Amino acid sequence: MYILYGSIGSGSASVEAALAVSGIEYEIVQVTTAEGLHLTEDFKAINPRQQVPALRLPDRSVMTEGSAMMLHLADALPSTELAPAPGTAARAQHDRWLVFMAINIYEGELRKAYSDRYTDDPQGAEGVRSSADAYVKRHHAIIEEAISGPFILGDRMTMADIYLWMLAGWMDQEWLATHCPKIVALAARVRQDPRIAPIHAAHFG
Ligand SMILES: N[C@@H](CCC(=O)N[C@@H](CS)C(=O)NCC(=O)O)C(=O)O
Repeated sequence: MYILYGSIGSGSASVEAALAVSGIEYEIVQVTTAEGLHLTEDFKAINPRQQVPALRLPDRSVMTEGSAMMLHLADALPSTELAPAPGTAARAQHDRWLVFMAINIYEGELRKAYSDRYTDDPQGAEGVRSSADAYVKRHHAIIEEAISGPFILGDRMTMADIYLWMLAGWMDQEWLATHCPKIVALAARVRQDPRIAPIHAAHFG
């Protein structure tokens, strides 16, 4: 069985949604970051980086990096068809956008959330936060242009769409509605999937 170590409102939301859509057996262990549960020695033994998500695979090994988990689940459970077949041009585009979002948008969100970690200047955090905000918005705009519709790659929902639904949930909704109508529509479709709706309610209210 898969065991997901996650926290409400964190990057574990996309992995939880992917597991739910996959229809396989899984368990969630809440490592509530707001309560510092990711800083315990027990969790450090699971993920030395002390971040969520972490995913324990059925063979008991542990992987980190939410975007890698999405790719792993797509390949481990191909019947769910949550990504194009490996080696195809469509899969190249899928992986391209998933990694693009992970290293630019998710990473930019971390600079917004933990600005003080990215500067030695005691007065510098606000500058880090505001430049990260602009950076995240610029990369949302690039994804907006790339969406062929209704999903990133066309008619079928993929792991990349589930990941984008999560990132969209972290955004200023007014800004998103004004600048990224395709992302707003895509995220609404993902959210309306009956397997994802309860996860959306738990993570985004
Ligand atoms: N590169 C990791 C980032 C994971 C990450 O930064 N998770 C945040 C929550 S969204 C976290 O655990 N923050 C707690 C901390 O860094 O203290 C991934 O993509 O999964």
